[in-house]
Amino acid sequence: MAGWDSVTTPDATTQPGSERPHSPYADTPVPGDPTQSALVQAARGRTTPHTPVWFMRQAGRSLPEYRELRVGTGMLEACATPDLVTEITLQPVRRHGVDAAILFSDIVVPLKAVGLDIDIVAGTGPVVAEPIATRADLDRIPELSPEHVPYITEAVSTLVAQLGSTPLIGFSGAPFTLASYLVEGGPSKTHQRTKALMHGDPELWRDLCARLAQIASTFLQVQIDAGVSAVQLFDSWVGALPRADYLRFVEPHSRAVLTAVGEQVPRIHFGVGTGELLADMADAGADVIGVDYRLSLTDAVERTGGRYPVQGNLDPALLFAPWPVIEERVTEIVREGRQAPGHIFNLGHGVLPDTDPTVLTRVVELVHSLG
Ligand code: 1CP
Repeated sequence: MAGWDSVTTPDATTQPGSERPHSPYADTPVPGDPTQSALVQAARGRTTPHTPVWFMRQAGRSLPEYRELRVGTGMLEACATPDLVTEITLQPVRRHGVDAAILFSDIVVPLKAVGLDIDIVAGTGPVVAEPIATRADLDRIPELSPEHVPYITEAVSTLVAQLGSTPLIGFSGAPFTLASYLVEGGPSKTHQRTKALMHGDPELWRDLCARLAQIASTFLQVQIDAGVSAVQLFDSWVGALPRADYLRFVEPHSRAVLTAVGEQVPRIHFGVGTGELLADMADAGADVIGVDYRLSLTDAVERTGGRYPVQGNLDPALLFAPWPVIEERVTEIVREGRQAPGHIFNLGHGVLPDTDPTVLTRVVELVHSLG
C-alpha cells in the first residue's frame, strides 16, 4: 500500500526488514504523515498491515512515571500546563509503542475553561460546586471560544510536531455525559437528576444540550486546527438510557457535534454499556463505533450492518488475569475485528489504575504480531 514504506514509527514495526527506533521521541521530532498511519487508515475502513492499538486512559495512574510527574499538581492544573500535557501524553507512546497518542486532558476541561466552578477530586472524579437545575443556571454557561483554551492549542501543536507519523487523538465529552456531571454535581450511578430534568423540563434540557454541543464542537475544532489526526466523542454514561430516550433527548445533540467535525478527521463515537444504542450512535455521524466489553465485536458488526470500522474491546479487568487468558481473548478479538471494514484494538473502557503496565506493553506486541 502506498505510503507505508515511509512510515518510521511504530507503524513500521511489523514490516519485514523495518527497524523500530528504541525511542522515536527521545530527542528530535520525527517527520511523517499520520494520515497514513494504521490507526487513521483503519478508521477510514482501509486495509492495514497490522491492527492498530491504543488504550483509553493509557496515560494516567497505571504508569509510575505519570504518578511521579503529577505529585503536587492538581488534575485540572496539569491539563492547563502544556509542558505537562505533552510529557504525560507521550509517556504511554514511548513505553508501550501504541499506534496513537491521546491528548492528556479531561472532558470537563472546556467547562472549567468557560468559568464553571468545577474540580477533579482524586478518588472521586469531577465535582461541580453549583449543579445546573434551572434556566438561570444555564445562563451561567457561556459559549466556548478558542481563546478560552490556548493551552490546548499549544500542547497539541507541540505534540503533533514531536509525534511525527504517530497520530494524536483529540477528544471531547458528548452533551449527555457532560450534562450528567453538571446536573448531578459529580459522578452518578443512577443519573436520577439528569433523567428528571430531561423528562421534567424538556426545553431546558434541549437548551442545555445545545450549549454543551457548542462547547464540545468548539473544543474538538481547536484540537483539529492544532493538528490532531482523529477525534473521539466520549458519551461514557449514555448507556443508562433506553433507546427511545436516546433518540429523542440525546442523539440530535451528539449528531450536531459529529456533523460540525464533518470529514476533517475520523470520528470515533464511544459509550459504556451502549449495546442497545450502537446502531444509533454509529448513524449519528461516526466513522468508527467504539464497543465496550459487554458486547462481542461480532455482535457489534452485526448490529451496525457491517458498515462501520469498530474499536475495542478487551475487558480492562481481564488484564489482571493470567497471561494465557489475555492472549486467548486478545487473539479472539483481533479475529472478530476482521469482520468489520476496519478494526482499532482497544480496551472496552479505560485502563484501571492498578493495571500492571508491562501487561499493556505485551498486549500491544501481541496485537501487532497477529498482523
Ligand atoms: O489525578 C488523576 O490522575 C485523575 C484521574 C484522571 C485522569 C488520568 C481523570 C479524572 N481524568 C483523567 C484523564 C482523562 N480523562 C483522559 C486522558 C487521556 C487518556 O485516555 O489517556 C481522558 C480521555 C479522559 C476523559 C474522561 N474524563 C471521561 C471519558 C472517558 C471514560 O473514562 O469514560 C470521563 C467520564 C471523565 C470524567 C472523569 N475524570 C476523571 C475521572 C476519575 C472521571 C470519571 C469519574 C466518574 O464519573 O466515575
